[in-house]
Amino acid sequence: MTMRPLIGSLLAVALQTPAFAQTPVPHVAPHDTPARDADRLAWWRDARFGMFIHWGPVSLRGTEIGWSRGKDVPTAEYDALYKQFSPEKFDADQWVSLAKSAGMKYIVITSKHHDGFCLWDSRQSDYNVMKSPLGRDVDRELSDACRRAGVRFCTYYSILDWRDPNYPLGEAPGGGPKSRPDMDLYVAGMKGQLEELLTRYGPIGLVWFDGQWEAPWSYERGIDLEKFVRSIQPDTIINDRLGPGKAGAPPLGDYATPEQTIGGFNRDRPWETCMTICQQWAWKPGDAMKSLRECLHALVRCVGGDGNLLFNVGPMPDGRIEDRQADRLREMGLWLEKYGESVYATRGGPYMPGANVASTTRGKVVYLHVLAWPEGGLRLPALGARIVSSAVLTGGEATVTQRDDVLLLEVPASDRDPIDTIVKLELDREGFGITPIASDPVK
Ligand code: H79
Repeated sequence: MTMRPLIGSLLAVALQTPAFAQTPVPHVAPHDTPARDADRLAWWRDARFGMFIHWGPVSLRGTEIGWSRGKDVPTAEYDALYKQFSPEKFDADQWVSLAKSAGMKYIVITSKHHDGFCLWDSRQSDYNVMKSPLGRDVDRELSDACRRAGVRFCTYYSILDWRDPNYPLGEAPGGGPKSRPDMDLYVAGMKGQLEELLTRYGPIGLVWFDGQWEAPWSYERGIDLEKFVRSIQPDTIINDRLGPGKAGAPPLGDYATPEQTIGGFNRDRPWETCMTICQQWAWKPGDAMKSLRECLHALVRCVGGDGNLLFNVGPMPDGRIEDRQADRLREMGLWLEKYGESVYATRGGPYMPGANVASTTRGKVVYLHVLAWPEGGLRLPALGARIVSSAVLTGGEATVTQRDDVLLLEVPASDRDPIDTIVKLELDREGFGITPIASDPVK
């Protein structure tokens, strides 16, 4: 373990990778100082928007990754799908370029989901992409493409593995017990795989663990895993799904992970909502897709709550992302090109997201995102700051007045944006210093 930082530093000199260059002090969360935590998380907090990719041989069936094994798809058939996995149109540069045009700053790929299939060239398991007709290391190509484009490459890794005979559960659908499990051997293999992921593909922006909730796993194993990851890449961010929670003990990892739901306003514990652009994580033909309004509202409500949005696409079995999904993401990107100043590098608040409004702030500026207009304009509790100036980013004029305890905001119907009317307020003090305010309308 003590060797790794040294090897890292030598590598950094050789490869000129700045993330490795800052590794002389080995630090091990969850016992990190708050300042170091904030430092490590800074890029991710500013990024606000990332791409989640769920992909694997299961896309050939169009059923849910992991969960359809032994249910919609018989186990033996599921486990043999990789022999037909031949996505000839897989082009990592195209995925990354789509993420960039969507305004996404990081990409998290399912290197290994609950079904155990590895999208990289793993020496720990033959159940990997090199043994499929594709025969190309997806993580290699994607991480290279990310580096070229300035997008952070990140990896998803499921702690539970329903296929691995050493992992105690998963013989039967829903996690029935296996006959000869060996958890210590399983964990050794898992660390071997993580070591591959953390040493071969350059700096990993974050490790997105999942599948931590089953009985064979524990909080203590989670701590051990967290230390293991940080011993190899101290600057990697780690989500909270390292293990089950433990009453009275500090939470694991760096940030919370609400799934398919917008996280609650929280400026203390960082968080990131993961959400699908359609219904399923893995590709499903004809899956119902979210409207642009739903997509942007999800983003704005996350950022307004001081969280991130990790937005998921499931590429098709031929390796392409569906045109309609790509178009939707590009629409989000066009919106962000115009209004990104109200999203990137902002903090949530001072108004907490509510029925009509979310808000973000940077310095003395507050962005009010009006997502719905009540009759007669918006009446919010007063800001507790003087408003120096106001402008409607989305075009037109706003009338903003603060009287007593009320902030009145009126924008003529013709100037209201059907998705999000963004009003930029300049205050006489920092927006982040204002105690969070409920955005429920006042009478
Ligand atoms: O990777 C994605 C999911 O596959 C994974 N986490 C995200 C990021 C995940 N694994 N388990 N869960 C989420 C929670 C379990 C949800 C379930 Fe269901 C509800 C399992 C069974 C009922 C959804 C519906 C999945 C199968 C049927």
